[in-house]
Amino acid sequence: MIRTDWTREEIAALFDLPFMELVYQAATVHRANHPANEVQLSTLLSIKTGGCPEDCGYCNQSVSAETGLKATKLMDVRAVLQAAAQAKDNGSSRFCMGAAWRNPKDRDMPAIVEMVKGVRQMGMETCMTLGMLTERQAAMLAEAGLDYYNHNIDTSPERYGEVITTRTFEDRLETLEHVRDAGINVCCGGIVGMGETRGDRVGFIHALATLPKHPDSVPVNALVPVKGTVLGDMLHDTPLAKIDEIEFVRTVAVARVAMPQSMVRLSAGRESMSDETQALCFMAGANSIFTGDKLLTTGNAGDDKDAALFARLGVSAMQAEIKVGLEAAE
Ligand code: SAM
Ligand code: DTB
Ligand code: SF4
Repeated sequence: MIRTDWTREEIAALFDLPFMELVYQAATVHRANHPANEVQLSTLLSIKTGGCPEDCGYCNQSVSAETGLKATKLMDVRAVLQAAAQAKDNGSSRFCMGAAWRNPKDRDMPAIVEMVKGVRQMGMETCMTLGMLTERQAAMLAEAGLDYYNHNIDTSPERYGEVITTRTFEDRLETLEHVRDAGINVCCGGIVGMGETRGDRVGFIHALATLPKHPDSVPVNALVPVKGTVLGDMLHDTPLAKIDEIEFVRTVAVARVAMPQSMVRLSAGRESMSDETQALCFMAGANSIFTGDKLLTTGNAGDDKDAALFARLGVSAMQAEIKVGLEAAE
């Protein structure tokens, strides 16, 4: 049953279950709603890197971070389409383009629209994450055929102001509303392992599961601690703050139980995760990952490692649902 009326107490009670019971419940919900041994593959590309005016404490693309990351301009449409073709050859069914912006400027929109149309034409699902959108920009993206828009709430409403000061939780909700109203699928999740409490993880999943409609996909990122970012440095200085892997699996499992039909994406942080922890995440209902050896700017597990993991687990890649371009014309 799809519920958007979860109480915080109910979400907290799920987290409190004995681990085996929680994973069993999550696996049961997973099997009732999704193919149990298929994982969807998405590939990321940073189409505009660094120099972002926002001050998200986890992000090395913020101007407030001192990481030496080189800022770039928006990539050419042609170069983006080349990267998308490569991702398709590697078996990816979705191509996610990310820009380090607070929001896109109207003068950027024609190139963005061309990227969406071009990638879709190749038969891949499209996803973009460009920061805050106006109603009009969301409508333009919908018109171009954008399948998903990623816009994370990142953490609990209570913790939000400690992680980001240049925008509010409500700003996030407003863009999510524009995306939903434009008819684009919502991809919305956040990060664990930022030194938050169990209560914050409860608040984070509760906020997602009580949105007017569950996000179509829910990325659960484990913080990639980058030196020179506020939170990356905190983790380097206090290694004990690192998320316990069992607690990470619990977070995935609670997301699966609370949002049965959403795709739960095991996102950033896989590079330093064991096969065993990832297997537990799949058991607990994660059914999507990012492929390739790079996320936006940091490392990812890589295709060879993932192929070996999938072979070990007997997992196969989920196919894209859309049929566009040449395939649709057949
Ligand atoms: N600028 C846009 C925005 O913030 O919406 C899009 C790009 S932003 C990099 C997308 C998401 O990546 C963030 O919301 C955050 O959840 C995740 N992210 C960024 N840096 C991360 C890190 N170091 N570790 C884990 N996740 C991270
Ligand atoms: C999301 O939740 N995770 C992805 C995607 N949405 C855009 C990004 C992870 C970025 C990790 C840090 C980096 O590589 O820059
Ligand atoms: Fe900018 Fe997005 Fe990074 Fe925040 S997460 S600093 S908005 S690129």
